[in-house]
Amino acid sequence: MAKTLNVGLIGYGFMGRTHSNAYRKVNNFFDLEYRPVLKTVCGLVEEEAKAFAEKWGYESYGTNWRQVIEDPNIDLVDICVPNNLHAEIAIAAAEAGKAILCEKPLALNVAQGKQMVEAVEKAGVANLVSFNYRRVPAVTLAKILIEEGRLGKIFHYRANFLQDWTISADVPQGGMATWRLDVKAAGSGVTGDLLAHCIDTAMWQNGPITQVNATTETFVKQRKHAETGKVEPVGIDDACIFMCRFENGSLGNFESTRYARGHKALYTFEVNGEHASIAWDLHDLHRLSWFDHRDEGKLRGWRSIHVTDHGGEHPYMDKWWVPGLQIGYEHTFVHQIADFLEGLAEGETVHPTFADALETQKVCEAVLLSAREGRWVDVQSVG
Ligand code: SOE
Repeated sequence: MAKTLNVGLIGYGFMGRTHSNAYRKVNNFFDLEYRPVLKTVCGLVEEEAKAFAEKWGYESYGTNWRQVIEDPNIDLVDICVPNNLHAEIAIAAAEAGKAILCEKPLALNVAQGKQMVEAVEKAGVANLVSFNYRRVPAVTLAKILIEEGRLGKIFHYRANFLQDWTISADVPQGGMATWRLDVKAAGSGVTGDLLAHCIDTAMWQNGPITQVNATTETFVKQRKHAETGKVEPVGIDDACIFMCRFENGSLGNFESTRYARGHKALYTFEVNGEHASIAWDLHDLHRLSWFDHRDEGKLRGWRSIHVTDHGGEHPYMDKWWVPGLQIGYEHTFVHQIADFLEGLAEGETVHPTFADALETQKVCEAVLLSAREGRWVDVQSVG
């Protein structure tokens, strides 16, 4: 009989749906000691919280997140609200002894992130940040190949995250649907929202980033605020490009924008090593491209690995269908919950923890500082 783990979800937007879906599916595919129980969902509008609870099978709903934290029946607090609320909720949850899953980025800034890390470490509670792309099987495989030393010395790490949904000046800022454009709610634009994913994956695969040099642009300078109706200055970065140095001596090149017409969520990375290179593309997420210079000359070329095999060769895939049949975006969240529940059962730390996400937050802050001041910034000097 599985042990129950009572979940209190705070925030019922897009991420609330991805997490709820994962809780519902995880035990169907993974053999785990814990079974999540969808106890309560909490959000801004009572009617919407009620409808969400009915649709996803939560036992209750509410509008006051403090009640979720104070409820002794809740074991795991899942934070899926805008970034400006992460710190307050996570610190209260830690003090109440709850395990915490928090959406990315960790916080608005490094100062807040540090307080969150201190709180979870002081309370000794399990904590995980939802950088879900780490758990795409092809991305995990890339990490394994790098770690095994198959690429040799790494020279370059290149990543992009391109979207095009804010090109129109009529898109508002603020409010439930467009809080990502409001600097007060989001902290930053593409740097915290999109590049944070790329940075998390890059540092996981290729080690710490030590120095950055960035430039940002805000193409639409003012937008109507969805809540006040007033036209207000835009405080977020619409686009960000940065170069960096990794501790292992390799160079990095990162770009993100919401103004790349034609691209909805094109996250790509490429790693070039002395012997081999790998490349990955979110739009073809089950494939990993591999080039090995050591291959016989006649046959040398990029190969496309369909990351769907069983027998432990391809991460996570044993848990799903049969070899050759692929999975997608939603499954990254199932993997995240499966790993977290397994860690809870074994008493083991699952990554990225708040402390790991703080390192990503430092890179984001260094990037924004570099863009403002037009100079190289040492990542560990920020905050
Ligand atoms: C923004 O559009 C967004 O939803 C991000 O907030 C997510 O983290 C990213 O995975 C997809 O794009």
